Amino acid sequence: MILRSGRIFVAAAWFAAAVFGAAAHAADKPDILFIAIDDLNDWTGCLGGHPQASTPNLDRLVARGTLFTNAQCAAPACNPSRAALMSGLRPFTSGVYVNSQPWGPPLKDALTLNRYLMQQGYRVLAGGKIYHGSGGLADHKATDWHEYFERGGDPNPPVKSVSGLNMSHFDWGPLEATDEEMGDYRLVSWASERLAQQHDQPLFLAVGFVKPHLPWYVPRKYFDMFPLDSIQLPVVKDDDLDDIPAAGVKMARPEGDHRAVVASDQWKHAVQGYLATIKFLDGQIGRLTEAIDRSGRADRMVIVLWSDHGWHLGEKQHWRKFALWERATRAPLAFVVPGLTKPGTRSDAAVDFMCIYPTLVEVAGLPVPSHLEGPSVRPLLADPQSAWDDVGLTTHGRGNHGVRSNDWRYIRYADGAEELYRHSTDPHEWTNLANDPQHAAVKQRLAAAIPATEAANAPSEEPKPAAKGRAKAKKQRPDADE
Ligand SMILES: [Ca+2]
Ligand SMILES: [Ca+2]
Repeated sequence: MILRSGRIFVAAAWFAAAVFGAAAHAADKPDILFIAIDDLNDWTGCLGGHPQASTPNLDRLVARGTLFTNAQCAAPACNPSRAALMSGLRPFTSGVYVNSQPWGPPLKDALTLNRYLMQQGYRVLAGGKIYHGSGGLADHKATDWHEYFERGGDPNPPVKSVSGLNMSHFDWGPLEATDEEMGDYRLVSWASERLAQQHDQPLFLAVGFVKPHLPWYVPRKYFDMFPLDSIQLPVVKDDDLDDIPAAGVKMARPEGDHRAVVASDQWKHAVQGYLATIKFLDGQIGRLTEAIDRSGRADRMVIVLWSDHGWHLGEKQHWRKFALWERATRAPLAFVVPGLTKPGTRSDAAVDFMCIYPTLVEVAGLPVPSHLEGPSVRPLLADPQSAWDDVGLTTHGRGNHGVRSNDWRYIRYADGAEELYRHSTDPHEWTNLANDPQHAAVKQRLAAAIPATEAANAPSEEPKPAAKGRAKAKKQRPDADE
């Protein structure tokens, strides 16, 4: 079990003098810049998930501190991933497993990160996407934040489906628009203003980028940077699903997105669209970095950057997140902590995003709340080579888990079916070793991270009378995107 419930860390952190009487000494606390990205997998320069991925600004920002190369989401979908890392409660504790379960009621009384920092004397601001929607708490943006900036929408192309797939926002194509018209551009403009202001309290500034979430519509110049005839498809093994149990094949849904993309010859277009949208996002991270430097506060600013989960683009004939393989669970995570992290460092330790909340409050010199279900990675920030025997745990729907160690991935589905992959010899997770008796001990060790009991599913959205058909479809599919 990797739960850390019941432990209170009172760290000898670099702000340790301010631990006691926190609110009275709030001015001694560092600012915290909390950069959330939606749906960015490891297609960045620094993680190297795709040879054409270009993210020089993101790479430069994370190179100010420590990049985690083996960081796993707590859940491979927006809502449960964010609910978990913001509350410190895993899906099997809160009951928030999938997108269709509003996070608000289950977390009504939870000491979320923003509530806690507000309590501790921080000025707590957010813009863009931090949690997934309102979570059924219409007023949380007013009560749980001092200010919340709505970034507004993005421009749309003139046709409903550029790709011709007619699959709602599962679409991509260039916009005849400028950067300034994009919501994430306005988000950075707002964040830059807040960074430039003087605050009496330490600042918790949460900047939630919505790209590269679908649809992949960004100004044409970004598509032009990745000419279609140059696009490299992900490395895929055609019979990869043959050794995967039925529960895994069901998650892959090869007859769904993948069949449609291949049949309409849209695979390269989709890869182009994702790369282009990531490139747009990277430009906005560059603007945010400039604002950090202009603020004159960088030397007292803790920065964390994360994306809520990974993304498949045809690997295992699967698209989107909603699965327990590396493509869906691995995502960027980096911390910059002045006085603690060293520039250009990387940690290959197996971690998951439950570490974000305890790490931030520990390095800020605040007591770590006892309910948090993840360890602080402060020791790895101090020394990325520190011994670390933890694992990253990802939960997708009740009873389905993926466990990642430094070399292995173990998956167990609710029906007991298993997969096991060894990354040092099989980085694409092509060969399922779960039935090989010589790996029984490895399986057993990794399975210890899987909880013995799991919370019941939190209530799902009630079908709306006016949109009965759509709501019904969402309820049946644990991978509904919005
Ligand atoms: Ca997401
Ligand atoms: Ca396989």
